[in-house]
Amino acid sequence: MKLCRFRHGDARPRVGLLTEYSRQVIDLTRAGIERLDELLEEKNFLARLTKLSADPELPRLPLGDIALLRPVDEQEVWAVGVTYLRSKAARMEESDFSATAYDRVYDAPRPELFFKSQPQKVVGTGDSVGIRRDAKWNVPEPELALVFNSRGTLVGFTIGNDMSSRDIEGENLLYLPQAKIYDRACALGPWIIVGENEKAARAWTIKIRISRAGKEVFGGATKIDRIKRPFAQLRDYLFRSQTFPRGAVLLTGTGVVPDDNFTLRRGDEIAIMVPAIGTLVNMVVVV
Ligand code: DO4
Ligand code: MG
Repeated sequence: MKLCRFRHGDARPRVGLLTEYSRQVIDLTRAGIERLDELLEEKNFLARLTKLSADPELPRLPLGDIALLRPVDEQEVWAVGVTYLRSKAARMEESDFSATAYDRVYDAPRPELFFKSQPQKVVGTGDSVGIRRDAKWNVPEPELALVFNSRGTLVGFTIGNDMSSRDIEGENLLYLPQAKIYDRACALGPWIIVGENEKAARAWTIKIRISRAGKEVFGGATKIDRIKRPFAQLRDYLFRSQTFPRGAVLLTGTGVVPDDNFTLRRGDEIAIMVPAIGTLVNMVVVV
């Protein structure tokens, strides 16, 4: 089962449920469900959703009639870095005196965790992601995103794009927040898949395709199983000495990095696919 936030007409955002093989979204408003973060707090939300999926009283809307929105309400978005060997190599290539830091963190017990986005700044599928106007080397980072409730329970998965400015990040490690946090730097969506676990997710592949004027200019893929650290370890560090009253989303790092001569341009289209979840599509604008 998959969940979304969506808009239908000019009404306020609603929560929708998509069951397998259906082209219609079940509007959960009439069941009293108005927020995703609140639903994911419920102990038995999966059983409740299974029941609701068979409720003939709930309105069903064709996918073509709704606009999908970012799948977060008030959850903070965090990210973990250098979880794939490919990311470690890319970081070491782009930086000079910071290279050893990446080398060390890949093997260290404590992962690299960083704040990525306030929920209101996250963009959903169909919206635009940004490249900084003061950066020269910009890339998307396709990442599996773990969705946690406030108790730290892994309640779902979505797709994330950790937009990054490699020249700023590579110049000095202390510039990481500027390379990673700016307007439209984080995309999530299109759906949150629920009822799956780490074992299932590790069998998935994440793919990216970047198109320019309708032509593919970069494509790549990686198995999720190449993430070095267990999800429970990432969760433990994220929730250590820190509470998330509305839950949190954690991007799990990138394993796909374009060649060093590639940079995004205004107007590029980025499509990130995890077949079990869907495709997150965003156009690039300069911010
Ligand atoms: O410090 C660099 C962050 C790396 C990152 O975002 C990733 O590996 O995905
Ligand atoms: Mg990343």
